Amino acid sequence: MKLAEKDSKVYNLIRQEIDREEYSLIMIASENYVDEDVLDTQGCVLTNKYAEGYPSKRYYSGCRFLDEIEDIAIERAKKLFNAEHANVQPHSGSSANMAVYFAVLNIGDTILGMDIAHGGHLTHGSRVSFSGKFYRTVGYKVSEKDEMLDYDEIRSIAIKERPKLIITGASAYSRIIDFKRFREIADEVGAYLMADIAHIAGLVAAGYHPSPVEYAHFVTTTTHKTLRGPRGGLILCKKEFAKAIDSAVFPGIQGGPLMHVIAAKAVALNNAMSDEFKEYQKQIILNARHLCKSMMERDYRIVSGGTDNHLFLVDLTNKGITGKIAQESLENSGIMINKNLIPFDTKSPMVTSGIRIGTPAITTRGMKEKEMEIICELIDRVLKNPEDERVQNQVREEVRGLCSRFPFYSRIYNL
Ligand code: DSN
Repeated sequence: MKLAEKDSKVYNLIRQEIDREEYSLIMIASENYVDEDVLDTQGCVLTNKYAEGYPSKRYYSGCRFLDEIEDIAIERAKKLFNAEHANVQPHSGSSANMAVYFAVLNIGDTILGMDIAHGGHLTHGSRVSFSGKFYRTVGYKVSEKDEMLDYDEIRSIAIKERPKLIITGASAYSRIIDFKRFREIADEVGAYLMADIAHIAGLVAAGYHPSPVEYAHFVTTTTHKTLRGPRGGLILCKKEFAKAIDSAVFPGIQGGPLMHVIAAKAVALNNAMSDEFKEYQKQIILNARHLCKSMMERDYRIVSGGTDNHLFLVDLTNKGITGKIAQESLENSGIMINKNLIPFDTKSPMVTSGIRIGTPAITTRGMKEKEMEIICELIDRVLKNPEDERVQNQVREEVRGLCSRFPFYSRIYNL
């Protein structure tokens, strides 16, 4: 029996989500649309199979084909990022980070990561996550002067605090990160360096952001953001750490790997080696820059004054609205962004003074600079009238029209 008849409740909600994704402007910087091949692979029979262990060293019978699939995923990850070792089993970016910490740290060791209020991730030392509960955490901020990383300041903190691990990488930082400089700081204080490139992995793979692979002892990423693969994690490291990393992932923190997801990672990694993917990454950046510039022309203050990557933060203080109100009014209008703390924000994380805008998903749909101008005008119209339902309804109609011109899942799902 088809799901539509067997479980209409879940089926109908999935249909509504397909509709939402098709007819909204998805501009949450960490989201994307996967290709049909990735979608199909993730939904395949590999979901049935247990495969605890690693290729040729499994705890179950019947893993012959899975071994080959995992080996392909590993080889592709190594090739794409020019890495010595890859572990493709982490279920998420958080698991990947946890595995690195478990591989080289003892409980109570000091870690130095980017403050979450300045763009870092929960797992980089936030007190509410395992990273802040198990380890002594110290945070670095962006400079008050230009809202960019201040490497001299990070070095001073590292010298004072002597972390065992320094974490570079961010969830809300729009500028190039100097991984070489981070490694110099790590070497000076005898720390390991981990680069979490979850947001920029696609840009790194395509050569549009410098790679940390040469400099960091460990590189972690998710596979579903700019990399445009299935939801999951990945760890790259030097050969000398391969065993420690593999043991930390399994049996350290995970049991059976999600083999359907690993197969989908293999497919996505292959896609990421194509010329089309390189073009796509370039366009993500062009779109982000163009949208950023268009917003500045409408008197929006952009944190750090611009962007070098796929996202930027908008400070709404001069517009007299909070990030929370902006997020709600834009969502009502079919434009999905997220409220975000800006550096030195005086508001709470649930309210915020800013929003984060990203271009990976709308670029996947084929939108270019011309559409960025249209989107900028739509955002501005909503934010000028954040309480006005008529404006929101009108913009939602225009968003639907724009999305219809760039069909994505309607090619698969008969919408
Ligand atoms: N939740 C992700 C983001 O939106 O940046 C980070 O994991």
